Amino acid sequence: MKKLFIYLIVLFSQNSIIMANTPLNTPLGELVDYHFQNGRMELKTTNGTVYLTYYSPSVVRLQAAKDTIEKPFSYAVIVRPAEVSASVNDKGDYIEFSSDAIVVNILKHPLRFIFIDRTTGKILNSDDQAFGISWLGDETTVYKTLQSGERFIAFGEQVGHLDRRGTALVNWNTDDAGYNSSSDRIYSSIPFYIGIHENGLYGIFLDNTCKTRFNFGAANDRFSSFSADNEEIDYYFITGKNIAAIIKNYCDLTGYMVLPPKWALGYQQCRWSYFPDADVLSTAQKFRERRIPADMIYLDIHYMDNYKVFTWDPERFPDPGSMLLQLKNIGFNTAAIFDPGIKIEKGYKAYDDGIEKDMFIKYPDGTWYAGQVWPGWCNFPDFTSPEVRKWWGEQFADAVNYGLTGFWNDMNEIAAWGKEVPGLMDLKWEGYKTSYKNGKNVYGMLMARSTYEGTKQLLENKRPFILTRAGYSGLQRYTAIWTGDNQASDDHMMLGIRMVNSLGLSGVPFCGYDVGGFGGDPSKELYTRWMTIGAFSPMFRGHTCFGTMHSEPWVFGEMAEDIVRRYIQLRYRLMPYIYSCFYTASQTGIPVNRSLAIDYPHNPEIYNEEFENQYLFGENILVAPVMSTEKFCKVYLPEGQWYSLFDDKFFSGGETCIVESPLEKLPVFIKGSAVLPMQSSTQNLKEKGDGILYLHLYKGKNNTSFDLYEDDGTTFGYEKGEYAVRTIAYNSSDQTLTLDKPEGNYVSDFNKIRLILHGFGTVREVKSGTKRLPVSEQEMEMLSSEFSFSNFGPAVKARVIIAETNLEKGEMMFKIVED
Ligand code: MIG
Repeated sequence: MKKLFIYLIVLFSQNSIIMANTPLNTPLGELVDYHFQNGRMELKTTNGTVYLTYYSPSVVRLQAAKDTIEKPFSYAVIVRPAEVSASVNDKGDYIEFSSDAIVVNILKHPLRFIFIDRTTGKILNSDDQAFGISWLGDETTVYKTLQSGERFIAFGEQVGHLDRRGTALVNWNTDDAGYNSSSDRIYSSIPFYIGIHENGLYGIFLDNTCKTRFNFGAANDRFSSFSADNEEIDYYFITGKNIAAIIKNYCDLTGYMVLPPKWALGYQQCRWSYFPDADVLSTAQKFRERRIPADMIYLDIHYMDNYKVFTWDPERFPDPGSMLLQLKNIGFNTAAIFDPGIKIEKGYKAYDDGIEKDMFIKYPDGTWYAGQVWPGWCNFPDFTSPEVRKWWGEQFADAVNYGLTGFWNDMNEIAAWGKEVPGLMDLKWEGYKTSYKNGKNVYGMLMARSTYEGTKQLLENKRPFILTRAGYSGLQRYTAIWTGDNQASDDHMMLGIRMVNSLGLSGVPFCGYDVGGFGGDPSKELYTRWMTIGAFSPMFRGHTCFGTMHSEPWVFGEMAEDIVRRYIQLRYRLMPYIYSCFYTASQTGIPVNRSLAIDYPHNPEIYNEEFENQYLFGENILVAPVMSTEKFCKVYLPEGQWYSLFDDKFFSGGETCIVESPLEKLPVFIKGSAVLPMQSSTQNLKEKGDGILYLHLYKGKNNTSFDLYEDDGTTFGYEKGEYAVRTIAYNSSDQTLTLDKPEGNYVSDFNKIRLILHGFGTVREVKSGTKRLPVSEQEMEMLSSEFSFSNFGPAVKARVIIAETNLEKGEMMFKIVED
């Protein structure tokens, strides 16, 4: 009996200990008081404070905290709220807080938010009835009612399917060299997603650089949610008439892609690592000998002296300046890798200087934080300080003098041996101080930002090319990003396509994957297929891991080489189109690789696992990626008219079709009514072509227009008006093609225009103004090559009509007269 009594006491006391320490879910509670002032709605509840601020009629920011809301600045959001005429109507049980586009219903008991599309009156998004915004200990969560059939897209680089419904993901920048299609964290964090359901579309951007977790209806059927490991809730609710408008509104907050140098859009060859200098030169030289266009070559970590950043190995690279000059002379731009870790070694300039100037991250007790990476034990610059960013930028002076124009930032998650970098260190945080735990997800982007700002200064008026592995929302303002260490497999080939498409939905148009696969050796088929798909990606780089077989275009035999050469040449010929797509992306945020969800969000077929990897490359080229050895494949063509790239075979959309897909024939389709501006093929993008603008027009039912953009490709002159944008409009009912007078002062690279008409019947004449242009009918090979070692079978040709004339500076109008 006594024993039992003691046992019960123990049980009871243990229970009460557990109860006292277990945090219970605490929602915001009841509305106690509110006022609206200076464009901001301030709400007091029983358990917290909330601010609501319209940034534009379609964007409203919501901040919440247990007590006071303090956030001095954001690294992601670069705008202040615009003057928005917002109205407040107290309706008793709720308050209506509206702009021209959004109505936020603020329910008082308990406090929660319902976001309504003002035009349709429909609910876009609403808090969970009971939980809304809640705290569970220090973790903050926003719970949103799942809408019927709701899908979730975007969310940056994170792996998974196009529709993220049913999954949960963590933002915690991580170097996971073994990641695969079901990993739940990745190198970069873009906590922005788009919700799609029958009542409309919306975007949510959670601006928090601490660890955040998103649940898109995973393991529950009640809500989607997002949580942060700190107490901060700061999110933007974004509306728009379509997906493109939501992306644009997101970019209005976080910035647009800076226009890259044109040469960075050419083919880029990388390997861990090419060394010594003679190896780098002979690799570049081989591209020229074998007539395979390329614009960039990379130096991976072996170029450094014992992996020390900002140094060169004196034996492998005794004269970097002369090597880089030789590369430049054969049309190559060179990028080198720069890791954040600075080796702790007295006498090493970057280290001594960094210590002296207090540039490195410290523990709260004032000692330096050290982590182990390639060079051994290292200190790490604190990029959250403007002085450190400036200092880091200045370290590139020698590299720029030698002739580097590309700067590759790796390991900036931060990655260190042992993986989990402690969180307690202090970050300077623009003078406001925070912990590394709070700032980790933005570290990589700030490194890329310092690299961009520093090298931009040093290169004077030339555009630097920056490539980063880690990043955060807004990275597009400084850098391109790649998807890290993938594997040589079909699965990874498809996964990379989705990651790039998803980055594109999240404000980052300039991105790519390691073509051929980083880890492992690709088969000839896989390498070849991957290169043909990579030719239709925003950043086109072949890269492989140390210890793997070489994988340059010529190592897989002549057949593979011929196919690869043709696709690279096609990309080069398409450059006026591609560069214009980059320009459009820099203006509107609409990505270069466009998931079909941008134009067809409500079409269930595009989310089908069989078709979810398909995308539009620019506005008019549909790419259907195929596994390496599939000789036939199933393609879904959305509503509309489509032409197969190779033979102009016509398809009416809205259905699936089976097409042939041998290695030399990636399924690629051109939209009816499309205008594709092309140029002659060159070996690099600095080289002048034949001066002819090849304007391909695909007959179709719609009226369309395309903005052809040109500038010098290398300087910031375009910011001062040295560019030319020319709208090319096709009117399908009277079969005319109009080229507007160009805007801007740049003198076009072209002096002739050759019209190439696809899908037309017998064309009697093409009139340019009153002039009749002679027309000729021809068989054309779209995938042509000026040079080939072997021939892989009979050429596939399309029947086209050609007419040519001088390209005039004023408006031009062509009329196509069919019999
Ligand atoms: O610990 O620099 O993702 O592209 O080749 C590996 C060597 C470090 C990881 C990068 C990869 C690069 C490699 N780096």
